Amino acid sequence: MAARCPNAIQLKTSRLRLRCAFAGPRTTWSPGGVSSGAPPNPHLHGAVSSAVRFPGVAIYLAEPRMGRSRRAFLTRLALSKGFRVLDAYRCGVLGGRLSGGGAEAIRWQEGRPAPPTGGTPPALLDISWFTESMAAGQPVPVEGRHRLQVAVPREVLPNPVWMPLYACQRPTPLTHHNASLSAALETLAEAAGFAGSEGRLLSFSRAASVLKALPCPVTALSQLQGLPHFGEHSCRVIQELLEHGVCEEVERVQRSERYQSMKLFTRIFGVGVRTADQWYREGLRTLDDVRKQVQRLTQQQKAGLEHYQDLSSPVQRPDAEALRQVVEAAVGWALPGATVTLAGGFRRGKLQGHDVDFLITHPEEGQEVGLLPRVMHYLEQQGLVLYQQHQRSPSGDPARLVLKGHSMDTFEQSFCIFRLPRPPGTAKGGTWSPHPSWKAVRVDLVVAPISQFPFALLGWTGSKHFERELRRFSRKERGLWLNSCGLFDPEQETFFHAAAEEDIFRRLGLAYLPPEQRNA
Ligand code: DCP
Ligand code: MG
Repeated sequence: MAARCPNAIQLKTSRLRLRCAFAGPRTTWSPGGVSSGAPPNPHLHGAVSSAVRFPGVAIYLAEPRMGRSRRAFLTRLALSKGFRVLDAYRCGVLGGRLSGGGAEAIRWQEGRPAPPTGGTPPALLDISWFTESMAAGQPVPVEGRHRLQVAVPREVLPNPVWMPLYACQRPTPLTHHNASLSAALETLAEAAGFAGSEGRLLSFSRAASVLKALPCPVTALSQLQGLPHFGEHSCRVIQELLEHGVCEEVERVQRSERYQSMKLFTRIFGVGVRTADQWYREGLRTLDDVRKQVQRLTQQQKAGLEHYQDLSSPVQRPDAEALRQVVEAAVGWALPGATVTLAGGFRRGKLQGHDVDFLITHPEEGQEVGLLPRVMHYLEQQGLVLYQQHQRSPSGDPARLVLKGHSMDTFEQSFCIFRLPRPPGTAKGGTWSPHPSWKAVRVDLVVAPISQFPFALLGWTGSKHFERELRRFSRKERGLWLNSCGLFDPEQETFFHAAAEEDIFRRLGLAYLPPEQRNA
């Protein structure tokens, strides 16, 4: 799309309604400056019908939450009527979600470059203008009732924070300004997950993640105005915390027998929410209750239970460093030239975690085949492995794996418990330990071919919420399918080649975020 755009009609939806913006006829307003590096999209990008009937008018669908298919549908409708539809990014002005109604409109208008002399600025219009124009088969005159109301409650104005919709569009540092508030919402997210309520889990997780990305502490509820993902429930929780220092609902959840048992059980290696829920329904409440049912446990769960005390205490960064050396020695022995990269939370800068995640690769494609069994053999010989479960890479075309929706499990990997020797003198005198000279630590080893390594690294660095958002962004906003082994374009039926994580961000039209800014 050329830099000069004719009169723009902006269309956006909020929770309540769809809106649009429109500039008077035959202007040469140039929105200029906003470039996302987004890939061209044949459906949206500067979509100009071959039979443009109203060249002085252009529509911009301004609501990111509309979703790709809805936007594509409205775009096709307008094109079929001879309207011109602008690409969101070239002429784009709204890089993320706009939720605050009039506040959004004001921010949008303030963020626009002034039109050139003689030009008419675009107008924000309600969806009614769009539907009437489509019905009439031509642009209907803009009346007052079409114009978006931009009156804003006073308390919104002092809040200048603008927050993109997706966690992968904003930096999220490890330490932030709203730890107690986000922790409360994450407790509710966790409890929702225990109850099998995926929707509530996501809502609370997203609101918590927004708090982590804020540049200042939230001290008044009005600061949440205009922020994405703050529904009525999350706002109520924050309000209570701000007013009373505690939230009754969060306290009640934490005290509940169900939450405590679910937490206890899901901390056992190999026990997911479904198993924990089943045990709870059967009346199990303690680890002793579980031990009495040992005959029904998997080998992994038995090992998890056996080392429960060690595995439920956090792994420290020095432990992760010591393990890196151990794994590097094994990999170097098994295949000279192969490399070991620390992933997971430690790569994001965390000082402790529940496990240590390593990615292994070799600069020459194919050399990595058969590597993991040799590495594990070496480590076992050293007496370092207490438990391991080897998972082979599923055979077949990687495209099919992406198509099947695999996200994390397409590489050859080992889920292990390592026996990490404690350096002499580090066993704490006061703390009882089942075995003072060593500690059981959870370790995941993943082998990726070099061609897929950037995707594996991106996928295994996390955080879990960041990954979830990145995959959602790829699919909804770009129509591309991302997982830890590739990025697939279902329309072109092609895989994207990447030499580094930066290439993947670039292909998705996202600013690169280093690992320490992915703590969403
Ligand atoms: N991951 C994911 N989706 C999952 C599980 C994991 O995207 N369902 C990714 C993101 C995680 C990474 O794999 O960051 C490693 O998984 P962990 O469970 O080890 O997560 P972390 O390393 O982030 O947490 P911790 O520090 O507690 O180990
Ligand atoms: Mg981890």
